[in-house]
Amino acid sequence: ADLLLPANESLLASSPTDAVAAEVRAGLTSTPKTLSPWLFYDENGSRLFEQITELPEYYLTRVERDLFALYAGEIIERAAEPLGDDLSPMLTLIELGAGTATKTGILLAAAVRRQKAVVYQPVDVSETALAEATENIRANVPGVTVRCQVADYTTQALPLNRLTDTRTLALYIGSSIGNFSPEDARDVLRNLRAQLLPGDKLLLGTDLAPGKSKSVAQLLAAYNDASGTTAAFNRNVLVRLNRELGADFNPEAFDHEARWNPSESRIEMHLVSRISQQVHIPANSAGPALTLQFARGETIHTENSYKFTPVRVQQLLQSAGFELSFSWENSEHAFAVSLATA
Ligand code: AVI
Repeated sequence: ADLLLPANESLLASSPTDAVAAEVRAGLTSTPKTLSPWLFYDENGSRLFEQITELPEYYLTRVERDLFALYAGEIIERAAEPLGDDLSPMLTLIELGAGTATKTGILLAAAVRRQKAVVYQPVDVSETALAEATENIRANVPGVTVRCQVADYTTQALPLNRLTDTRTLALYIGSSIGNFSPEDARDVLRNLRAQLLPGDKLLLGTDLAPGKSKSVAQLLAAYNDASGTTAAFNRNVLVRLNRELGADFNPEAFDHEARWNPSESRIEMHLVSRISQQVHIPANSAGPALTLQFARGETIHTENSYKFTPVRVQQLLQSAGFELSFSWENSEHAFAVSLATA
């Protein structure tokens, strides 16, 4: 009995299941029905996402990694450009949403070549992902000191624990910024900017809108692969709601659909109800039991993935208080990494 925690409301309100319950209630009782994309990333969803990044159709990860392989030296040189009295700044790399940091090693290796010792601070909500990231970097890139930070970088309160006497190069790669609405994307970058000092840098990875050498078909295939991995990733959110909230979704009664929305310049992922059906969610901390009615063909909108033009990237950076310094694209203009100055 000594070990029983008091029923502390603030403790209860901040438990992960409560956040899921509140998010799901808000999304599924609104019209049209939506679910927030962060709900994808339970353990199974995170594993499915790792598999997506290795699919032939999902060019984003591959093209960004190729850009790092080609330009890491140049990226690091430009990030460390002299400014004012800061003639040869030491760089510290901070990565938002680092995950397992599989691509970051290339940049870290280039930073070690320049300055011998490098501090790397990965920030992520997942402790297991950070443990893997640390393992990965320690094993593969000697000369790097890893300082992990378990935190949700999308909230305003995040203190980055920026090292003094070094210049920070913040990494926000993998097109993660594309999963936010334009306003939220601006706010995430503004919050980051508020933690940085003038002269600090941001390296931003963005997927690009279709154009002359990138077709809508190619984009759609990246979100509707032949192996069905993205479909499983999308449906997994329903599996999660069954397990964590006791809902009674039949995931097979929903089709995976990826749509290109040209006016919003985004890929949308939906779960389409194959039949007219009811789904129940028992009462929970967020409110009373729910009975949800789905018409045949009605969808749950589960994700947006915005695709940028170079001008849009520049505007986004500017609106958050950064100035675009340089950007790199592959020859097909499929993906861009942009270096900006705080
Ligand atoms: C994490 N994020 C950048 C991915 C994307 O492409 O928007 C998530 C994803 N959704 C479907 N496939 C991958």
